[in-house]
Amino acid sequence: MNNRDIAAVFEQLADLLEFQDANPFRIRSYRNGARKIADLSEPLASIAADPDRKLTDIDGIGKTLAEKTAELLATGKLKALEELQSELPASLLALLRVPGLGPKKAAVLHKELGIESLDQLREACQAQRVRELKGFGAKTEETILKGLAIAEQAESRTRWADADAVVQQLLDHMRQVDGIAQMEMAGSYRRGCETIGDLDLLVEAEDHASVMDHFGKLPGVADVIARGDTKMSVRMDSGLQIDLRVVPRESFGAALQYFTGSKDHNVAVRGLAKQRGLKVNEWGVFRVEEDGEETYLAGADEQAVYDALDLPLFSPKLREAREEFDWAGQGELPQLVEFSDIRADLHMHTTATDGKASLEEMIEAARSRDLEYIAITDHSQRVSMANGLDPDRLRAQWAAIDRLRDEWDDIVVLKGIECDILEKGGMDLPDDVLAEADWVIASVHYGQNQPSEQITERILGALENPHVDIIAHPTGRLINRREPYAVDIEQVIAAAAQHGKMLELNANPARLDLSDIHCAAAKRHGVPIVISTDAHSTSGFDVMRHGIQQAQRGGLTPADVANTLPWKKFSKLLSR
Ligand code: DGT
Ligand code: CA
Ligand code: CA
Ligand code: ZN
Repeated sequence: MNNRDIAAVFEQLADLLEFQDANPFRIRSYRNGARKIADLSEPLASIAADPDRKLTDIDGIGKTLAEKTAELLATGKLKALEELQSELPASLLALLRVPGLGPKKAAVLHKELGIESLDQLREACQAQRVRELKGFGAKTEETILKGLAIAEQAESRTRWADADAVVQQLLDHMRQVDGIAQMEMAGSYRRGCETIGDLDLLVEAEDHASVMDHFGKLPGVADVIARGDTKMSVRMDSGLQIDLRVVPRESFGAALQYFTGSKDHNVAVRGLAKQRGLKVNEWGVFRVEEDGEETYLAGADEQAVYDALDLPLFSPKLREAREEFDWAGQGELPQLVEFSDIRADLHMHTTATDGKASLEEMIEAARSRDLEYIAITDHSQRVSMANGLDPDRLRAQWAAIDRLRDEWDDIVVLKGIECDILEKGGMDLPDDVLAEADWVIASVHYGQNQPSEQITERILGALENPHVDIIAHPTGRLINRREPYAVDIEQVIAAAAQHGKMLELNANPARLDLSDIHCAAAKRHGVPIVISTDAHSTSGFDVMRHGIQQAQRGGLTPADVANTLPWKKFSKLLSR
């Protein structure tokens, strides 16, 4: 378990205790501990493994938390949490995950209205019974209804990055089986979708039974849902389902194509096959003779399957039945942007605001990742919670960057700022300050619930400011946690095109903002996308791959992504 997992367990424990109206001091100590742990730069596991150190030496971790941390590190589980969970029905626990509700309000709803599930909560809101409760109102009711939609999705779909952590364990586990000739993940995971309904694993092996036996022993499996000769499904403790299919060699590529989907892509593929007198299914591509006889043409690998249909080997990221068949018809698929194309990261924070690494450490980390240029973009003063920079502190940081510039000649460090767009409109820092910056990001962090016209106006206003270069996380959504702002993104894209501005694809796997569809729209308008990590620590740079994947789903090529440009060309783009 890493620090984030451990922190999440303590948060969950605190939520449940709060729901049960436990001692507030106890609750607070778990919450504090969770925050401290999430902020630690060193893995708890290595501190625990060091005989010369004690977990209790860490600020905010007392005896109880240290013991529980040790238990988590040793067993991956926490008895105290499991006991609390077993006392409450799962449907009730789901209430705690409704954004805008929180354990305290959930407890009131449970006690006063007897609500025990998301369905009942929805009914109560719709019947306007929630607004009658003390401490609630029409507005709360509305917030809860919005939160419900997200909670319902979060119940059934897992964010890609979280599913990916399971996939890595799954593949490591399955590699221990002798006699697996090939193994691939298919489904929405392979297509790189933002969220995953279930995982789909394909295996080629002679001995089905031993593959399935081993699959059932994957740590974290709660129960086996079904097991047949070629197909088996399990459910993990987290609720995530994994489907396994064992397929013969001559069908592996056909099965991979079929189970990668999407369904709509496959429907189109089958239609095109039919026009050619061919049939395609999970077993292969077949010629259908006049007498109905079927001849196997291909199926061992995906390339052969698409070849037999006279179609290009579509990247799984493009298989959504959007534009891929038009591109194929024109004879050319886009050469999708790849990780190795990226030369710069233009959104990151330091200890000056809410980052965990110093300016020097961030630059050093960027150098070790071979980035050619970066921008330091701490928060502006409005973001007081993050100790945002006023003009004096910002200029002091820029002076520090100037001094450091002499030390390194292998990286260009831009003096930047992530400047808030104020609630009433306008930028959080005066124009004369912004004019001195090399790179100005404009962001909405406050007034996110404003009506569409108002919030769109604010962002359009920022795009009209001559010093602003780019809008960060343009819709503000958090996958499975928060709806996008009511912003009219089409208008924003059109205005960015008109004013020669860029738009960010924030690579944080909880954000992935812009979405794939909006990336494609920006491309159509010729608006350059910058893929940024928004790193708040040196390891924050790791999320770039998630942004790349999203960009690929949007059909972006290196030419569509501005931070693939060498510094000389990028600086020309900046001085437009
Ligand atoms: P998910 O799991 O909801 O995130 O999405 P997928 O795309 O992984 O869907 P899933 O797991 O139900 O099935 C995996 C793929 O298998 C799907 O993308 C296409 C293929 N497939 C499954 N059932 C059908 C079907 O009834 N018809 C067709 N044409 N394809 C199917
Ligand atoms: Ca799936
Ligand atoms: Ca499935
Ligand atoms: Zn940021």
